[in-house]
Amino acid sequence: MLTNEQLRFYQDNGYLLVEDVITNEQLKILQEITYEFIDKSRTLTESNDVYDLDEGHCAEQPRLTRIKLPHKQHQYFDDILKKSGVTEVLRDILGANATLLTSKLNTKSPGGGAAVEWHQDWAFYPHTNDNLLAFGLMLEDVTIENGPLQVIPGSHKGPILSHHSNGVFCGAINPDDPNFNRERITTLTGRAGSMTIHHARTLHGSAPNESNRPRLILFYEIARSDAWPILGASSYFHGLGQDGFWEDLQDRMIIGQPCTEPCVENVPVRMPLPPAPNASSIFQTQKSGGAKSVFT
Ligand SMILES: O=C(O)CCC(=O)C(=O)O
Repeated sequence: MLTNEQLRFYQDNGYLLVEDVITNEQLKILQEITYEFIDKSRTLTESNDVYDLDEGHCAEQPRLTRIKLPHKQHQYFDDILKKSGVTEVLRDILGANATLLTSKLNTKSPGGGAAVEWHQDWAFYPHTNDNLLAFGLMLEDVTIENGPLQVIPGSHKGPILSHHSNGVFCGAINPDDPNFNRERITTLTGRAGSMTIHHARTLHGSAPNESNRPRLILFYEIARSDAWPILGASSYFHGLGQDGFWEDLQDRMIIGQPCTEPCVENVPVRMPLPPAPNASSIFQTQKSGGAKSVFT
């Protein structure tokens, strides 16, 4: 699916935009399911295992930051990962064995939906090697106005910056960090059905949604199967126990087989500890951890 040029671009820059990666029919199904989920959130007054509510959420105007673990909420969110054009892109980049780490549908509501402060995913979930990426499937057109993803090209080859503030992991870099090269910021816009991919070490963030349209991006985080998570991160699977972890791992296989011989490389790791007072999502981690905002 990817050309050699696209692969080289990803390796050099730590990000890639692939257009029309799913069919119109697949896109329509994903949109329908997503809007149904948003509709069902109307009765909620606080966040729960499925929904993370944004400020101002109410029955008349549902405002969510995200739908949590969509691949566990609806079979189609799992199918699109394992049986679509997306799967072929993952195979091209990660090879014959790839594992899902987590998923989230960031719904960034119109009229100011939450920004995501600049960070490196790797700071949240270090592994034994860094063959990890996150991809975002655009479920609506993403334009400059509705809070697109932004990346710093090449930052995946640089250091892991501090994501701590006042002694806790706040899930964001300090915008005054001299290694944050704002002048290199690249914005990833595209039409619905496109896919952005960023390496786990790539610096990225996104501004609030100041438009009157939703910004729906379905994110999945993926590892080459020989990259094993280091205990101490906030993922749900660290708490499953050995049997539960093994069972859950079978469900998380996207391509190929689990690999029980981790590839251990000399990668820079700073543990995301101690945790922020509320580490239930990146939004809460950044807020309760006292992250300094780039966007306000
Ligand atoms: O929703 C976005 O724009 C970025 C999301 C992100 O980087 C994350 O959830 O780690």
